[in-house]
Amino acid sequence: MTERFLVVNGPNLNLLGKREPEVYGSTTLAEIEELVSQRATQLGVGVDFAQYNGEGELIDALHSADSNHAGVILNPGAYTHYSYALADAIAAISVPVVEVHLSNIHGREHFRRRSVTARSAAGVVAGFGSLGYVLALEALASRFS
Ligand code: CA2
Repeated sequence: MTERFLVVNGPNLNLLGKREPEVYGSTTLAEIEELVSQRATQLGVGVDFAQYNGEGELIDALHSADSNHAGVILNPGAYTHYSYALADAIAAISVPVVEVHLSNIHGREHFRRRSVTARSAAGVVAGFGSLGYVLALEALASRFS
Protein backbone atom coordinates (compact mmCIF):
# COMPACT_ATOMS: atom_id res chain seq x y z
CA MET A 1 0.00 0.00 0.00
CA THR A 2 1.21 3.51 -0.79
CA GLU A 3 1.10 5.69 2.30
CA ARG A 4 -0.33 9.21 1.94
CA PHE A 5 0.65 12.03 4.23
CA LEU A 6 -0.96 15.41 4.77
CA VAL A 7 1.16 18.56 4.90
CA VAL A 8 -0.84 21.30 6.54
CA ASN A 9 0.26 24.85 7.16
CA GLY A 10 -1.34 27.30 9.54
CA PRO A 11 -2.00 31.03 9.66
CA ASN A 12 -0.11 33.47 7.45
CA LEU A 13 2.07 30.80 5.90
CA ASN A 14 0.32 31.50 2.58
CA LEU A 15 2.38 34.73 2.63
CA LEU A 16 5.72 32.94 2.60
CA GLY A 17 8.20 34.44 0.18
CA LYS A 18 5.98 37.45 -0.32
CA ARG A 19 6.48 39.28 3.03
CA GLU A 20 9.23 39.34 5.68
CA PRO A 21 11.81 37.36 3.64
CA GLU A 22 14.47 38.33 6.22
CA VAL A 23 12.68 36.15 8.81
CA TYR A 24 11.09 33.36 6.78
CA GLY A 25 13.16 33.34 3.58
CA SER A 26 12.15 33.95 -0.01
CA THR A 27 10.76 30.49 -0.78
CA THR A 28 7.01 30.49 -1.37
CA LEU A 29 4.62 27.92 0.05
CA ALA A 30 4.03 26.58 -3.48
CA GLU A 31 7.79 26.05 -3.85
CA ILE A 32 7.97 24.22 -0.50
CA GLU A 33 5.09 22.00 -1.61
CA GLU A 34 6.92 21.25 -4.86
CA LEU A 35 10.06 20.29 -2.92
CA VAL A 36 8.06 17.96 -0.68
CA SER A 37 6.24 16.45 -3.69
CA GLN A 38 9.54 15.66 -5.38
CA ARG A 39 10.90 13.94 -2.28
CA ALA A 40 7.62 12.06 -1.85
CA THR A 41 7.96 10.70 -5.39
CA GLN A 42 11.51 9.54 -4.61
CA LEU A 43 10.30 7.88 -1.41
CA GLY A 44 7.32 6.29 -3.12
CA VAL A 45 4.72 7.92 -0.87
CA GLY A 46 1.82 10.26 -1.58
CA VAL A 47 1.32 13.77 -0.20
CA ASP A 48 -1.61 16.15 0.01
CA PHE A 49 -1.31 19.81 0.90
CA ALA A 50 -3.50 22.28 2.74
CA GLN A 51 -3.16 25.70 4.31
CA TYR A 52 -5.68 27.29 6.66
CA ASN A 53 -5.64 30.52 8.56
CA GLY A 54 -8.38 29.42 10.93
CA GLU A 55 -7.90 27.29 14.02
CA GLY A 56 -11.14 25.37 13.43
CA GLU A 57 -10.18 24.49 9.86
CA LEU A 58 -6.83 23.16 11.06
CA ILE A 59 -8.60 21.05 13.67
CA ASP A 60 -11.03 19.72 11.04
CA ALA A 61 -8.07 18.86 8.79
CA LEU A 62 -6.44 16.87 11.61
CA HIS A 63 -9.68 15.01 12.34
CA SER A 64 -10.12 14.00 8.72
CA ALA A 65 -6.42 13.09 8.36
CA ASP A 66 -6.98 10.51 11.08
CA SER A 67 -9.08 8.49 8.60
CA ASN A 68 -7.48 9.51 5.32
CA HIS A 69 -3.74 9.80 5.91
CA ALA A 70 -0.94 7.78 7.48
CA GLY A 71 0.56 10.86 9.14
CA VAL A 72 0.58 14.64 9.20
CA ILE A 73 3.28 17.28 8.81
CA LEU A 74 1.97 20.36 10.58
CA ASN A 75 3.27 23.89 10.87
CA PRO A 76 0.69 25.38 13.23
CA GLY A 77 2.10 28.93 12.84
CA ALA A 78 1.44 31.15 15.84
CA TYR A 79 -1.20 28.71 17.14
CA THR A 80 1.82 26.65 18.22
CA HIS A 81 2.28 28.94 21.16
CA TYR A 82 -1.21 29.09 22.64
CA SER A 83 -3.80 26.83 20.99
CA TYR A 84 -4.89 24.20 23.46
CA ALA A 85 -7.65 23.30 21.01
CA LEU A 86 -5.09 22.38 18.37
CA ALA A 87 -3.01 20.57 20.99
CA ASP A 88 -6.09 18.55 21.95
CA ALA A 89 -6.76 17.69 18.29
CA ILE A 90 -3.21 16.38 17.85
CA ALA A 91 -3.60 14.31 21.00
CA ALA A 92 -7.00 13.03 19.84
CA ILE A 93 -5.90 11.53 16.55
CA SER A 94 -4.07 8.24 16.18
CA VAL A 95 -1.83 9.03 13.20
CA PRO A 96 1.59 10.60 13.92
CA VAL A 97 1.95 14.35 13.60
CA VAL A 98 5.37 15.93 12.98
CA GLU A 99 5.49 19.60 13.94
CA VAL A 100 7.60 21.75 11.64
CA HIS A 101 8.84 25.31 12.05
CA LEU A 102 10.81 27.17 9.43
CA SER A 103 12.58 29.23 12.08
CA ASN A 104 14.29 28.04 15.25
CA ILE A 105 11.49 29.06 17.60
CA HIS A 106 13.82 28.48 20.59
CA GLY A 107 16.10 31.29 19.47
CA ARG A 108 13.36 33.86 18.99
CA GLU A 109 11.09 36.00 21.17
CA HIS A 110 10.16 34.55 24.54
CA PHE A 111 6.54 33.82 23.56
CA ARG A 112 7.68 31.71 20.58
CA ARG A 113 9.92 29.45 22.67
CA ARG A 114 7.01 27.49 24.04
CA SER A 115 5.05 25.05 21.89
CA VAL A 116 1.81 23.83 23.46
CA THR A 117 1.22 21.61 20.43
CA ALA A 118 4.55 19.73 20.50
CA ARG A 119 3.62 17.64 23.53
CA SER A 120 1.51 15.24 21.50
CA ALA A 121 3.59 15.41 18.32
CA ALA A 122 5.68 12.43 17.27
CA GLY A 123 8.57 14.87 16.78
CA VAL A 124 9.50 18.45 16.00
CA VAL A 125 11.76 19.94 13.32
CA ALA A 126 12.64 23.62 13.70
CA GLY A 127 15.13 26.02 12.20
CA PHE A 128 15.94 24.41 8.88
CA GLY A 129 13.60 26.40 6.66
CA SER A 130 11.87 24.50 3.89
CA LEU A 131 14.20 21.51 4.37
CA GLY A 132 12.34 20.88 7.63
CA TYR A 133 9.26 19.70 5.73
CA VAL A 134 11.37 17.24 3.74
CA LEU A 135 13.03 15.95 6.93
CA ALA A 136 9.60 15.51 8.49
CA LEU A 137 8.42 13.55 5.44
CA GLU A 138 11.46 11.30 5.66
CA ALA A 139 10.78 10.72 9.35
CA LEU A 140 7.15 9.76 8.69
CA ALA A 141 7.95 7.62 5.64
CA SER A 142 10.64 5.75 7.60
CA ARG A 143 7.96 4.49 9.96
CA PHE A 144 6.42 2.54 7.10
CA SER A 145 9.53 1.29 5.28
O1 CA2 B 1 8.91 29.34 12.15
C1 CA2 B 1 7.78 28.97 11.84
O2 CA2 B 1 7.54 28.16 10.95
C2 CA2 B 1 6.57 29.57 12.57
O3 CA2 B 1 5.63 28.53 12.81
C3 CA2 B 1 6.00 30.62 11.67
C4 CA2 B 1 4.85 31.41 12.31
C5 CA2 B 1 5.25 31.95 13.65
O4 CA2 B 1 4.14 32.58 14.26
C6 CA2 B 1 5.78 30.87 14.56
O5 CA2 B 1 6.18 31.47 15.78
C7 CA2 B 1 6.96 30.16 13.93
C8 CA2 B 1 4.50 32.64 11.50
C9 CA2 B 1 4.17 32.41 10.12
C10 CA2 B 1 4.00 33.76 9.51
O6 CA2 B 1 4.47 33.66 8.22
C11 CA2 B 1 4.68 34.77 7.53
C12 CA2 B 1 5.22 34.58 6.30
C13 CA2 B 1 5.49 35.68 5.54
C14 CA2 B 1 5.16 36.95 6.00
C15 CA2 B 1 4.59 37.11 7.23
C16 CA2 B 1 4.32 36.01 8.01
